[in-house]
Amino acid sequence: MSMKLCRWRNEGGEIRVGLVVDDQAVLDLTAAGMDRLELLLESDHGKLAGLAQADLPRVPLSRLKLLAPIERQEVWAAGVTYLRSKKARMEESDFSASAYDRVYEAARPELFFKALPEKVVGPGEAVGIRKDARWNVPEPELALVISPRGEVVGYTIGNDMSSRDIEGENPLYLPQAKVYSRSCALGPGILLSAEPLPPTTKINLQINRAGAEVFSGSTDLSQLKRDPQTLVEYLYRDNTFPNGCFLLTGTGVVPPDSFTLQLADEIKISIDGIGTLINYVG
Ligand code: DO4
Ligand code: MG
Repeated sequence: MSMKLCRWRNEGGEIRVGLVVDDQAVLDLTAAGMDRLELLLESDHGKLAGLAQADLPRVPLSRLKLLAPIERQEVWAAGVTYLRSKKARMEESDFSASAYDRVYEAARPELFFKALPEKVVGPGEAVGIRKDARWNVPEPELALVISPRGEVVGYTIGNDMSSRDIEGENPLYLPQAKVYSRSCALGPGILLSAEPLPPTTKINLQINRAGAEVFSGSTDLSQLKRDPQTLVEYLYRDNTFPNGCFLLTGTGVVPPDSFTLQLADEIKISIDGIGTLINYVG
């Protein structure tokens, strides 16, 4: 039985937290007093599996408009963790090509702050592109969901929206290329699992414009150069996350250099076992 956590707003406008059982019914955990994701992320799987059998209100998943599965956590991101990303970055930037080459090989990974919850959008919502950027792309990434103690307790899908021209101009511009309003999407739910995902897990990106596909590409976790646990270990070194945090693990899917996002483009990211996150550019 797969268990996923999700959040939604009910008809009365209240935020609810639920457990999606086998991708169909959502158990309303808020009705059992479990009204915060962070409480659940600390719970053991046996207890959650017990809740799945409990006599709680059930809602069909198809009836809910899900919210981003984040409350008070910071979102961080790793970079240049796939060969494809390293090559793309070296091509976009004469100035800092060797920095990307060196970080790919170094023991210490690139980790950067990506977003507070208020900059994160959920399924079906609009991601932003910067008005002062000419070259904007989505980055489809596996997101680790990490407890305050530094344990990976689940996985979701992340979109690390990026302005490649700003990033390529000068590495010191990275925060402007990466951190702006609606620059991060998360969802649809959190797959609860303490086990690593199989290396064959596929990450697919599809971009549609006016109903027609303009880009598709995929990778799988065997191409991720860094061990997720090692990324977490670096992130938690001399750092505390009292509410846990999210860590995007980098992109291995890069559209060609001629491609830039346009308003109203639909971005669909699917990861095996987790689901599909759909956003549009707005
Ligand atoms: O160094 C730039 C950012 C890299 C990144 O976001 C990625 O590889 O996914
Ligand atoms: Mg990225």
